[in-house]
Amino acid sequence: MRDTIFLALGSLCFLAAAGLAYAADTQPASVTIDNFSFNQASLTVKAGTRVTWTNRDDIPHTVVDADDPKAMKSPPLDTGEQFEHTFAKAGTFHYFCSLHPHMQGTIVVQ
Ligand SMILES: [Cu+2]
Repeated sequence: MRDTIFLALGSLCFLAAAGLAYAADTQPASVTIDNFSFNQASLTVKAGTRVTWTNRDDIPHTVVDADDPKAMKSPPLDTGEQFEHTFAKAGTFHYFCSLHPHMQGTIVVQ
């Protein structure tokens, strides 16, 4: 019984350490919005990365997942406002501005 508890504790410590290493490995990424476009129109990040969009334009914009709007949808961002989303799963995510649908971007999560 005692051995089982030690084993369980050991496994937990290992998982915690692995989790920390994983978190430290994913640097936050950012996209700026300016002049009716997403700079870094295509951005490649690792799974678990938090991406921050910052509106540097002088009119509001949004960030909405093109394939699954429920998965990611920002409110209208005024000048200087930010929106964050963490991409947990690998895949290619297309997004756009719902106010100006020609504004499009892609996040590739590896
Ligand atoms: Cu817009």
